[in-house]
Amino acid sequence: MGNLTCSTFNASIIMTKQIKQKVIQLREQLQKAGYAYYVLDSPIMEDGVYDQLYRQLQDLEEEYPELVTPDSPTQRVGDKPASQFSSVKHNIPLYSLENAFNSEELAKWETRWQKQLEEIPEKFAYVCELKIDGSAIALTYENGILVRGTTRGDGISGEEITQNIKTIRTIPLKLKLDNPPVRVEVRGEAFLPLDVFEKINQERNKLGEALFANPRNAAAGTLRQLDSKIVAQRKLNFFAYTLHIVGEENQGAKSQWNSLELLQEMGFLVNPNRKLCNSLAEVEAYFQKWDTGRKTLPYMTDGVVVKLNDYQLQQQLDFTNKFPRWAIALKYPAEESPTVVKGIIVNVGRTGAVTPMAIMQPVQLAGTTVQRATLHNSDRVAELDIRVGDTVIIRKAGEIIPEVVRVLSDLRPCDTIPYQMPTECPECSSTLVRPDKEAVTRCVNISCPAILRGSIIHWASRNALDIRGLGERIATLLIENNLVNSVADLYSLTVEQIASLERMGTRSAEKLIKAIAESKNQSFDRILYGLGIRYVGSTNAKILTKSFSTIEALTQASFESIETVYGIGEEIAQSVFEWVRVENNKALIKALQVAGLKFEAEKTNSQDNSDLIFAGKSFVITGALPTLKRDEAKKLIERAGGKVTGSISKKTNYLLLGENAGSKLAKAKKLGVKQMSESELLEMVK
Ligand code: 1X8
Repeated sequence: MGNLTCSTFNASIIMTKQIKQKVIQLREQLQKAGYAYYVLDSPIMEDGVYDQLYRQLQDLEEEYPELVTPDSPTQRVGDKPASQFSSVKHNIPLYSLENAFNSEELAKWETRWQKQLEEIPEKFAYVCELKIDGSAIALTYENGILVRGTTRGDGISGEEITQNIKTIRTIPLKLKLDNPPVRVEVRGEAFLPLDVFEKINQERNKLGEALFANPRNAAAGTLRQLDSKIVAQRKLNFFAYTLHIVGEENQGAKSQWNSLELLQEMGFLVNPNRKLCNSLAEVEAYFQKWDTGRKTLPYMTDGVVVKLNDYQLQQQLDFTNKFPRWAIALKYPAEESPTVVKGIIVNVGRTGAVTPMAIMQPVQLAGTTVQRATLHNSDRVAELDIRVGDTVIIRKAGEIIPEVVRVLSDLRPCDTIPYQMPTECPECSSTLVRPDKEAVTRCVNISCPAILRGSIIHWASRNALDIRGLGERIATLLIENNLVNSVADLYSLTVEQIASLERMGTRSAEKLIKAIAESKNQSFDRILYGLGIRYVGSTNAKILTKSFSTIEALTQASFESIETVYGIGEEIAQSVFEWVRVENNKALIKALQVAGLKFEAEKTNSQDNSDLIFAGKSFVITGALPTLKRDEAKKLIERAGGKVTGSISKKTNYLLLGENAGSKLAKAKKLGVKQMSESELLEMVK
């Protein structure tokens, strides 16, 4: 661009204007070409030409950084990985859908929504759409420009992943609208095409990393990658299905069908396989048709979403505290497939539980290649009488590992022999035990390498300490080479030690050491989850660390005080209470603390809460509420930052009032406590 340098001030302004125009023109050309290629699937430009124009734009933007705009095609990949994602509250909650598994349940839903109305409408229509097995995301556009993308999270708040979302080529960075509204919210499903999913898993397998169980997990995991360059390589895609034009009563559209058309006009990819139906019979015909049709689609679907088309009806029906009343997901049954058993092995998990598994001839199931299926336990093995050589039916339901449903005994070859569960641990040879009343067989040798390996893999897993590169292969090598005896030992490993392992170089060793060091900054709830205490999953770990902000507080807590934490039951409390009292576990905590891990919750909770509408407010509930159960109302209030207590005092801020209220109402009146109805509550927490 040297020839654009000008000697006079005026000339330079003119020149800048020309450059600006060139930049705008390049952007428009690239945007159109990208739209034609990715959304319409009908390219209008040679790849080489696209690349050339892209580079021209990149060069100009580099030279004139003031001309960069957030909707420029060059802004799809960020240059720096994020250090973490921040949590944001959704402007409109992202509800999940109620499920129906058969025609009866679907018909019941129709009766239910009709009963809810004072008058059944004479005419109404349903929109049927395919239910995509991906990860729901919410997009916010301000004045037509994509400003934010968030994960669904718990439906109330999610994680801000704008940079990752921008890598999805079918998501417009700028809406194709002449006069874009001030704010538009678009929801839809981010998903991984099946071929991309298979490729990712093949690569992970090569690297010895844990495989993704299904495309949904892979999509969700990809969206939460901190490095948007990796996200860009993963080739996520997106179908838009919900449109809210904020500030307009009818959301700028009259119906769901209309919204889908508008979304398409705005530049989104909308699933073409939608249908407007006038009766449940038509809905069922659509469902049947796609039961076979979906098997040839390049992405995974798990049902049909049925929505009442008319927005006025939707508004009248509104939401329960969990679902919209005007929509339902009609699910396809879990997929089953026959295959042949090649071998039966037992797997020793991190708790010492021994799980028999069938190794099978690889088979396609629900879009993924499956070659292992769980046989659960020895009782199940005996019940099935499964043998090597048998033809079996395997099933995959949701996230669960595939399981063997039944043996096709007619197809059994004549030379098979019954399978015997081993009596010794395949990893450490100690005698396996099976307590009388339990179904599970266990290895109870606390130094069994399989248990240690399982604990390390769990510790390093995504929702725990998230140590990338530390999977089954490396964990096995570390143990075989006597480099670790507990997860705490990971923190004293050196680059040399790791580099000396099979198939590891200095570069990958350095990377792993860095990942291990970075994991020291992970939050207390992740650490607590990583410890692998029975019943303490991610959610329970979060709940516990909210009430007990340090490990000392948790260690000193009485059984009763753990049990009374909202969301924690007796079994969980018992398990935690016992775990922190075991000497070995105390030593492990100590060693991890010495290594630099912080068993302490960051004090952001109260700050987070202060944004919430009922922060610091206390409620009493009385009488029968028209639609909500008490604990549902309580949950809503607590989610909005409020507290629910049993009796009215001067400190009570609101009385949530149902029908047939008694003495509490009188007392509230006397103390001047404000009253609130259920519908007011629902409106406020919306
Ligand atoms: C979830 C999904 C919806 C649709 C498709 N796939 C999904 N996974 C759709 O409406 N076309 S709606 C939805 C939800 O509301 N939770």
